[in-house]
Amino acid sequence: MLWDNYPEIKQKLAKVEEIIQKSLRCRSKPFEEFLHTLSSGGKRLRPAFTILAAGFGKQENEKIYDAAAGIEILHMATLVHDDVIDDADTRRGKATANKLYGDKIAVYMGDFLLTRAVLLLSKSLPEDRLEKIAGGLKSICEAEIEQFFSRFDLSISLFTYLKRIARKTSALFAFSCGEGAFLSGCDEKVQKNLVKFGFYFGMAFQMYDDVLNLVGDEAKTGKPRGNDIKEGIITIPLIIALRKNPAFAETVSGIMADKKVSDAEVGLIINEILNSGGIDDTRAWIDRYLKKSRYDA
Ligand code: 2DE
Ligand code: MG
Ligand code: MG
Ligand code: MG
Ligand code: MG
Repeated sequence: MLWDNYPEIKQKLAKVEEIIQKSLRCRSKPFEEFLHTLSSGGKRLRPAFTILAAGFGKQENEKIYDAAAGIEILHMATLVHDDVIDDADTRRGKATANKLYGDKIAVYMGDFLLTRAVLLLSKSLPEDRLEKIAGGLKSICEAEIEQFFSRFDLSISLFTYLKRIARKTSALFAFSCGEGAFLSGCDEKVQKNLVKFGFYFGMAFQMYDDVLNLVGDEAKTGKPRGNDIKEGIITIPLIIALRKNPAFAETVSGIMADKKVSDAEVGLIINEILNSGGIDDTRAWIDRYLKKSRYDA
């Protein structure tokens, strides 16, 4: 496990895990079984951030564990629906809900997870904070809707991409830190810094996810490589390569004109992104955002 060398986090994550496992109980046994399998492959990054952020406060508070579990289950709900939208066959190295049971059942599974997340968050957080989270969820959906309707649109700017990933990914990381900080009684300034860390880390995380979608090892990512290009999701490495290499932009525009990209064309596009420095330049953007995430005392 990712946290094996951090016994203190590991021990606290075990409490979160117990809550997650209980929350996945369902009258439908096939549902329960699938959700346990999906759950078992996660890194638990967001709940670990909740716990780490809570370490900055003085108060011990059992609600931290419910909030951490709620955020992780919320994340799982978005993944199940995301795989429907992205038409993805694998997740965490295993078949997705949509692949195994079809889109209809996968929608129910995501919905079920959402109900469990709402319960845990409403048990652990006051109304004004729940309202902020609800607003964040609205933003996640809006970013996804906007991304869906601009598939294969090569005119997307880097700025639009950055705003989109801020909504679809960073928001949940920001909450995972912010709620831990709040529940442990951190003062305002510390809470703000931790939210800022989560937000900028989330930006770097999504950019790295987008790199891995192009050049990652499927055995490690557990997700289908090249799927973003197949689905017409235009991410930062491609945006940079299109801008740097006008001849390549012409080629991609020809390939994507019919909104269909063959496996061979996916391979060609990935190669050209690499040759044009799209991956290297994205790594520089990732570093920039990781620097921004640093804590200022
Ligand atoms: C990750 O993008 C983005 C996740 C947000 C998905 C949210 C949806 C709305 P990726 P990967 C679909 C659902 C909202 C609910 C249930 C409240 O790059 O690479 O597609 O892991 O992620 O597939
Ligand atoms: Mg996806
Ligand atoms: Mg997606
Ligand atoms: Mg991705
Ligand atoms: Mg085509």
